[in-house]
Amino acid sequence: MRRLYALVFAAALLPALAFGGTYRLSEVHAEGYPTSLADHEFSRLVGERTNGRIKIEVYTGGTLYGEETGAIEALQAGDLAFTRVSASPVASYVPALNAIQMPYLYKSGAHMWAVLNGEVGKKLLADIEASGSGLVGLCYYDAGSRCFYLKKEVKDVAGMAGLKIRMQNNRMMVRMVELLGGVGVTGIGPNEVYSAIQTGTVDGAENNWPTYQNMGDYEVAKYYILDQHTRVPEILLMSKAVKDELSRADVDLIFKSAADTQAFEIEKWAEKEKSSEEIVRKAGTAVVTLTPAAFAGFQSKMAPLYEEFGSAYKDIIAQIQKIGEKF
Ligand code: BDP
Repeated sequence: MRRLYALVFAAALLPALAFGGTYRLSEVHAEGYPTSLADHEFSRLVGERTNGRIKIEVYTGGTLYGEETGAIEALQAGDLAFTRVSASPVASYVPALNAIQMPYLYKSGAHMWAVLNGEVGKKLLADIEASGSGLVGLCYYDAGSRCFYLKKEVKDVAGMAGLKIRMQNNRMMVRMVELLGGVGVTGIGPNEVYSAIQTGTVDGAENNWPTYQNMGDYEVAKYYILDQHTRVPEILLMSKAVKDELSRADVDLIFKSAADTQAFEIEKWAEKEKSSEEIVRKAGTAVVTLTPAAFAGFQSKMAPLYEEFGSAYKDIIAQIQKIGEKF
């Protein structure tokens, strides 16, 4: 009898295993943005390599989920198969990921990539699934470095006092702003930042050149403070529930296809970072370069953050800093 049940069960599963299906991928950025291009490339590779058996439909512009937290939770519930998000909100579910996005951690983009594509990054990517989060990390993408952009000019950390800054949904990032003297405001999707600044809900936000430009935020927050406080990579995530429905061979193919899009995204990223900076500078953005003393002022405020959010990951952080000696 038991064997019969097992047979019926296997037969019911067979079509899913053999025939694949159509899956959705959620993305907050518009078409043409580097991560959107990479999403499409991922979809193309998976489609091609399965002869169309697995189809991935890419929904850009936040049309499925305007807030990345919503997409992440949909993945956990098995309602959504894939999403490309920033590592920052993912750390709310997999706290170890904060270790790779501590403020003023990397010397450069090359330093970050040596970490992400080395042992530390690979282990953390695998930990996303191993932690039981219901999420599976497929690959990292580039997102440059993040800077504050504000309605008023700020030349040193004293100028941050009392400013309301839109932050990603991550407690560590909110705390970072508090330590700088400001107030971190969450719950505002990246596509809503423009109006939140315009209406005065916040005094500014923080992001890389491409998001600052692409979302149009530079029109309402004209001061871009070059403090480069964080480098937060993007992550392509898959639902664990969906992964468990797929055959081993298909899962391997999906991992491989995701990995194959990384270099593509990094290339698109470099182009976009350059053109976005040019666009906003031409439009009259006031780019504030901090003096070494002012920069040190920002950086020195971060010691408690390393204690509060980094103490459980001291080894990882030390490894990252060690890798930095080569840069
Ligand atoms: C951008 C990331 C995007 C985030 C956004 C944000 O590409 O995934 O949603 O920042 O600040 O740089 O929410």
